[in-house]
Amino acid sequence: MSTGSAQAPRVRACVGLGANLGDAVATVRDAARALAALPGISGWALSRFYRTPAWGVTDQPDFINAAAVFETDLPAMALLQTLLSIETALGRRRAPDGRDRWGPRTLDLDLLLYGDARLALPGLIVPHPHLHTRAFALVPLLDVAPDAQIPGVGAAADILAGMDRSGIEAIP
Ligand code: PH2
Ligand code: MG
Ligand code: MG
Repeated sequence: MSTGSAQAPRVRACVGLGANLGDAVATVRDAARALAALPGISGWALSRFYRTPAWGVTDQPDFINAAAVFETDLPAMALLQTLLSIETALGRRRAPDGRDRWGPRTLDLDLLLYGDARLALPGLIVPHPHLHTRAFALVPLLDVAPDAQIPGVGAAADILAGMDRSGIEAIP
């Protein structure tokens, strides 16, 4: 029997987790716990944790990176807001002028993929515009979503195969 209420579509979301300030392993673990505890999440999987050399601005500490995949009925923008509030709750402070965009951070949660959507919304581009250029994001993503497709780019596994992934090590 229909309840009459529209069912929100469930989408497989992939989130990249990163940190390189403070106890980065503990922060990434706490962030993963907070994500897994969100209402309405199913099919949760979390990658191994990797120590990765800083990409972009290289004169900063190594990062801890991981990836999570889950199904959600949260719209992409609501999911982004949730990621930002977990970052803040776990101690991320952003420079108001964005000058710390490539610098060290207590926690970074990036929406990498949202189903097969291609989105350009205020403050949110999906797929993440740098995903296909960053081995530190692709390596953990492939742990949890070996079949991942980056819309407009191709299979994540094929892209990683042609990239330098040196220095990226799973931590025990
Ligand atoms: N994040 C950045 C810039 N550089 N390098 C690594 N290894 N891992 C990151 O998560 C990372 C980075 C900006 O978000
Ligand atoms: Mg990032
Ligand atoms: Mg970010």
